[in-house]
Order: sequence, then C-alpha cells, then structure tokens
Amino acid sequence: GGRYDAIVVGVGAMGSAALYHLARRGKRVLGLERFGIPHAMGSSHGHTRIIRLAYYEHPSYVVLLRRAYELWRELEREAGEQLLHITGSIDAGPEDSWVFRGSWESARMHELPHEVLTGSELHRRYPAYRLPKDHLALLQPEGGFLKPERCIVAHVMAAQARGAEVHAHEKVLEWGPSEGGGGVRVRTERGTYEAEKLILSAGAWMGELAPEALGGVAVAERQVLAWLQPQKPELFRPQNFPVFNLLVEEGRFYGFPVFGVPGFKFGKYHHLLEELGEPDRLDRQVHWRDEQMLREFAERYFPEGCGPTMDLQVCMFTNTQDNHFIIDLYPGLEQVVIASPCSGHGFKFASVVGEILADLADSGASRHDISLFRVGRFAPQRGFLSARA
Ligand code: PYC
Repeated sequence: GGRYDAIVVGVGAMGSAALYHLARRGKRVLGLERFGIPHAMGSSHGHTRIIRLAYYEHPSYVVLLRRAYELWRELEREAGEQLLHITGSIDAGPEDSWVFRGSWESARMHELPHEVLTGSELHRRYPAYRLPKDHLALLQPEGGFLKPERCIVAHVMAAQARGAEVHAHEKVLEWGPSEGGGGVRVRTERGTYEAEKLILSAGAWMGELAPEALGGVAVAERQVLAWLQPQKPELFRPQNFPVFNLLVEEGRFYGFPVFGVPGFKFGKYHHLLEELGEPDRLDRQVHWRDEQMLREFAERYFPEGCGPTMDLQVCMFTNTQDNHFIIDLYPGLEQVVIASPCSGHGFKFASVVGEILADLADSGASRHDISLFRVGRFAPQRGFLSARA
C-alpha cells in the first residue's frame, strides 16, 4: 500500500536491474512479476547468455557494453558470486557478411582487442569449430557468457537489501495515469498501487501491456535451444571453446561451451520463423522438426559436438522490425518508461539498461545515448507519437 516512487512491471532481466538501480538511488520501489523470480516462461532462462564487446549489430552498442561489463562486475562483488565468465567470443561468416564485417568494423572503430582468423586457423586454435575454410572469424578476448537466472536473482536481492518490494505471481490487469496527477495507478490480481513513475519491462508481453504504443511493433517469437552431449567433451570446455555468433548457409546461429549442464548449447536466430500473436499461446513443446534443424547444423559445423540430446528448451524473442531495442518514455505519458523489446540480443545489456531506466524514471533523460532506441521510429504516422520529437 501507499505511494511508491516507481513501480516496475516485469521482474526479469531488465526489470530486476531497474529495481536495483532505483533502490540504490534511495527510491521506494515495487516490482510486480506475474510468474516467479526467476522463471522459465519468458526470455531469461537456460543457464547462459552471450556477452561480447565488438558488436556487429551496430557499433554504437559498444559504449553501452563497456558500462554493462562494469556494472556486471559491480553486481558480482555485491552478490559475492561469479555471474560473468570470459571465454572469448567468435563472430564469423563469409568475408563480406554482416556478422564478420560488422563485428570487425566495430572492433576497429572502438579499438577493441581482436584477431581475425580464417576458418582453418580457427579450427587449429579451437578444434571443435569446423567452419568453411574461407570464412573469416573475429575473435575477441573479452567475450563470454552470463548466468541469466543468477543475474536476475542478484539484482532482485541487492534491490531488496535496499528496501525494494517485489511481488511475484501477481499479474497486472490494467495501468494508467492516476486521476488528476502526473503519477500512475496499477491494478493487479491482488491490489491497486500508486506511484510517481511506471516502468514497463515485460518482455514478450509488452505488446499486450502497452498495445497502443507497441502492439504490432514488439512481436514475440518462438525460439528453441538445444543442448547436445559432445563426443569429445574436452573440446567443448569453456577454456577451449569461445561463445559464437555464426552466419552460415543455413542461417545465423549462436552457441556456448558446456557449462552447468552436460551439453553444448546452441540455437538459431529466429529459429523456424514462428511469430506469436499472443505470447501466452507459445507452443512450449519441442518437436522433431525443431531438433532436426538444430542437429543438422551441429553435425556440419561441430561434428564432435552432436552426441545424444541432453535438453531442448523453448523461449521467446521479442522483435522489432529493425532488431534494435525500444527504450523510451511512453508516447504522451512522461511518467511511464518502456523497455524492451530487445530482439533476441538484449540480456547482456540488462545491467546498463537498469541504469538507463532508472535515469529515465528519475529525470526523463539518460546519461547514455539511447537515440537508436526511440519508439517513434516505428509509427511516425500515428498522431499520439508525433507529440514527441
Ligand atoms: O546476442 O550473442 C547474442 C545472442 C546469442 C543468442 C541470442 N543472442
């Protein structure tokens, strides 16, 4: 009860970080989560998430990534637990592909340590990898992976230690501006809450939570990950196996060394191109066609990595048309902040996105350059969006 400085809807990757940063600034905050903390229903489960500094998607992410690394290390100290493991990271593909070339250009532009290897050189260095000989790989030593469930727990517990309230299994039914004021009112299954500011960070559910701003703009998609037992386990240990983003004939794939569970984990971006009208209708079963496509990839490019299946899991991406994030004030409602969708590459940024969301809730602006993430880029024809330049 009472009035909060801010309410955060969705306590996953971004929401947990926002709670932490707001609580650290002395704010009275409430986090509302419809599932558990953490949970496996959205986009933040499955043991590992890639983090990398050279960034083929756009070089302007690099500045945010430097801060993200710093904040993850701070959170580790606070939690007394390792959250980030460095393995190095590979971005590979044909010489003129966006994955290789974009990564290389971003590494040069930001003077990041890196090496360029051919497919054959990569295989000699890391024998698990068998890419086409003429493909090129950018190897960046700072790449690695985060433990997503532990990162969320660490953010939540550090926020709670500073007085944050978090309610799980409490679904938001409606939200809107409070009567006559600049604040917000949020009605859930269990109660009604008032706050000065509202942060919406509900991942795949954003289109439903903010339909006027994000309906049709933030589109959830079914994603499937495989964990296969390697026939040569030593080749897939973290010391011998950098995380990867690969563009090959079959599409764009990503993967991880064996860690935490007995399998080499990988997936394909935009798996079988299954957009979801409603995230609650996600097919959480894994089918033969899911597994078959993934195994074919492993057999061709990681032939010592495709023994018996250890696990298969379904999760979701939430995509925008240009695959860049949306992090902005809600059009026409300055007391509401929207974060997500992250288009399948957001988790690594959660620590710095928490800082950005706290900035936006605090002052309506961020110390970080987030001009790439404006919501207005998608629907300038809509009157309610043109109010903000
Ligand atoms: O951003 O490297 C990445 C990534 C891996 C899987 C999904 N996104």
